[in-house]
Amino acid sequence: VSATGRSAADVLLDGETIAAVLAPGSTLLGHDLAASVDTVIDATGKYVIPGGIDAHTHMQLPFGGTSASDTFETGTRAAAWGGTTTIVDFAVQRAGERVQDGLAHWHELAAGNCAIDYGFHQIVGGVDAGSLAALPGLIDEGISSFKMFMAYPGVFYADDAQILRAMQVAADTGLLTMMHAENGPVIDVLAEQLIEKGKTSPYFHGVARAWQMEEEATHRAIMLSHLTGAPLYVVHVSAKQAVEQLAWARDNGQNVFGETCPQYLYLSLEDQLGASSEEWGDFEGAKWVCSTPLRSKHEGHQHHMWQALRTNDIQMVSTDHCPFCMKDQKTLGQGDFRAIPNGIGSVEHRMDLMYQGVVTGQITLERWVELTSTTPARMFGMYGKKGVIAPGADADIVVYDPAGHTSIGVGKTHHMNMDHSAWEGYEIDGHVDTVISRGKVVVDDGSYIGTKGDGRFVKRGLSQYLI
Ligand code: DUC
Ligand code: ZN
Ligand code: ZN
Repeated sequence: VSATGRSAADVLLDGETIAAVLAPGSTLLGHDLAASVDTVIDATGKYVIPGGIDAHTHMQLPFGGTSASDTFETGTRAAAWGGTTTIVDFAVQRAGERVQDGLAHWHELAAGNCAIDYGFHQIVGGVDAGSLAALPGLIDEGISSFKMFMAYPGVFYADDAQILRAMQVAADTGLLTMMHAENGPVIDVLAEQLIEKGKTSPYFHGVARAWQMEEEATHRAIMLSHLTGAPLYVVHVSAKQAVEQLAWARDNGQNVFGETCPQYLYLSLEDQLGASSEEWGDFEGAKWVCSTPLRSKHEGHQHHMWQALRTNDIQMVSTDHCPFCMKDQKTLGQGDFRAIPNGIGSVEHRMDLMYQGVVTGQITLERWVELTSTTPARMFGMYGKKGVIAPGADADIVVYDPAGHTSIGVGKTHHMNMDHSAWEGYEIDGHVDTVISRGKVVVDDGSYIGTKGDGRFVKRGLSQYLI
């Protein structure tokens, strides 16, 4: 299955690379194909797809006085289990720090530890003369995209003037600007006012992060993109009004793109409000505290988001994988939702959760491949090597069984380093059977058989998705 169609075929791998895609029954120099190769994987009746590419993960991200609980080792292994063969994580530069130092630190964290290939975007947490001057040099390092935050004042926040300057550099160099589009200063006031009224439980995280402030920030980013000519990629879009802004800008001919995540397709603010357990009481809802937040089902965001995947108003699906345990991590925010570390862990389940959208008729099989692999490769400058099954491409391949079944939850298919699952109880009518990463089988029928350090750094080129 590719982004454009499906056919019965044999795929011939040679070492780390795809050598040929052949019609069934083809011979190799006159010999029967199966007799000419070392290993045969019989995928009869199953889908053979390019390995998943999760272009938005945060392994080991320091956040709110703690760090995301998956290391590059545990997180990439979980990704492999779920049929993802490449991640693009975020190297972090903080205000006052050199971009080069932030990037070097992330290389140290990842090198030799990953189960699958990995690349980096650069977070610019402090836009100043030094970081602006460093941006063009990222391209030679294989980093062709950087992220800024319109949220989190005092942490990663960039104001409009800073965003303008960084976008001017992006327009000059071809770097792709990624934006966390939420109006942080307004959200922080709303959050403070809720706390003052005693509204401290996790649900109010989503109340404070109002959709109006996602729509507004998305619009502001779009206009700065228009003004500077810098293409724009808005991360983790959750509000239908933000989707409408992107659609409007695209109809005006702008190079603006949007990503959503499984949580914004399946989960809602009401799920969070209703969440309660013996162990955690209504603090149970902390499991789903992420930013942008889950949105209200009554307002129809989830329905609109699936539609946007079909109309291409949203171009791809990543996870924003940013896992935190309840114990000692999420609990930092007991009594004050502002102190709950933001993030959900999904890197293991994205391919399955999106496949369920095929089963339920939300998207086609081809669109599944496009949203989870081919477009991420094109958007972030990896296409040809990644995101496609074709001669010369890396042999990153998943054999997916539509007759199989996957039950998600702790003690079932849960390999992320978390003490809970945001996806507990989700049932998938399909199964990741075999995962091949650059020619090596790393997952075989549910067993991980790869080795730490199999994954290599992917030097990315400029986006191949832009006109
Ligand atoms: N959102 C999250 O949920 N976690 C990390 C950072 C972000 O923007
Ligand atoms: Zn973000
Ligand atoms: Zn993120």
